Amino acid sequence: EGVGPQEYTLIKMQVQELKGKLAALASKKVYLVAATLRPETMYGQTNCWLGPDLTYVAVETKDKEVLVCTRRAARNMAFQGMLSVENEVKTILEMKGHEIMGIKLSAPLTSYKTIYTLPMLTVKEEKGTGVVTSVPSDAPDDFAALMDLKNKPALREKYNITEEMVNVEPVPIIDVPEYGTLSAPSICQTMGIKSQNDRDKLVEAKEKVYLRGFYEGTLLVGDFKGKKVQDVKKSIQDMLIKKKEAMIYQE
Ligand code: A2H
Repeated sequence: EGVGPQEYTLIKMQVQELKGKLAALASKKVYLVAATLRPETMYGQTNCWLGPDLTYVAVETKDKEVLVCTRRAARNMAFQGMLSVENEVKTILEMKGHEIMGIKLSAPLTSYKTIYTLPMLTVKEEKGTGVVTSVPSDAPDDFAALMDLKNKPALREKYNITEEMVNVEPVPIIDVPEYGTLSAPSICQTMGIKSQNDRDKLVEAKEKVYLRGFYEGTLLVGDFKGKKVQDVKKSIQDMLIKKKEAMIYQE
């Protein structure tokens, strides 16, 4: 990874019903925030990944909204002036990923009215917010993890995930030369990737489709339909920020 700071787009996914552990936040607007390098793929979100064993905190922004992310990310946000108190993390609530699985969210740009929080075993504590938006059409990691949950009833049961919550399909949103309109499923099939445990192959698959998708991909949906990803990535980020559905975050 690079030496300079990495800029991410933080995507705000609003919790629809504040139940269970999150009931304590009732009356507030609560968002899970995912760090992505690819805001233009938000049209294809099907779910949101959390690490079941990671610890998450709820913190308040200057606008009195509540964000859920790792403590590490909250600390970075505090130093970037994004929280109610500067340079300090005042947590309202602390919880494990497995305590907030199967929660309904409203996410920007996606055609799914509701997406669910689901477990991904490879979510890293030390990257981004520990919350990852899932775009199985364009991210091999997301496709492989979703296939695991669809194909393995025992994995769903372990985290109280129902079949309904994984009843989503990758949405064609970007045409990538050679890989087509569902680049991640396509490369996973070609390379024989069957599960999120196929780590080495997934690293290779991710590099291949990421580069081609960015430099040669064309959007198939939305206001920028027909345009090259490279030319509109920034405009899509700006649009999300203007609508208060995203923020800029660095680490
Ligand atoms: B990307 P980099 Cl469609 N643990 O977003 C594991 N993965 C994480 C993470 C964490 N804590 N935080 C962010 N990520 C993922 C979309 C996407 C992404 C697409 C295609 C490729 C892609 C939808 N998932 O990333 O190490 C997030 O997934 C390929 C690199 O900073 C984020 O962008 O380069 C990306 O990894 C950041 O990875």
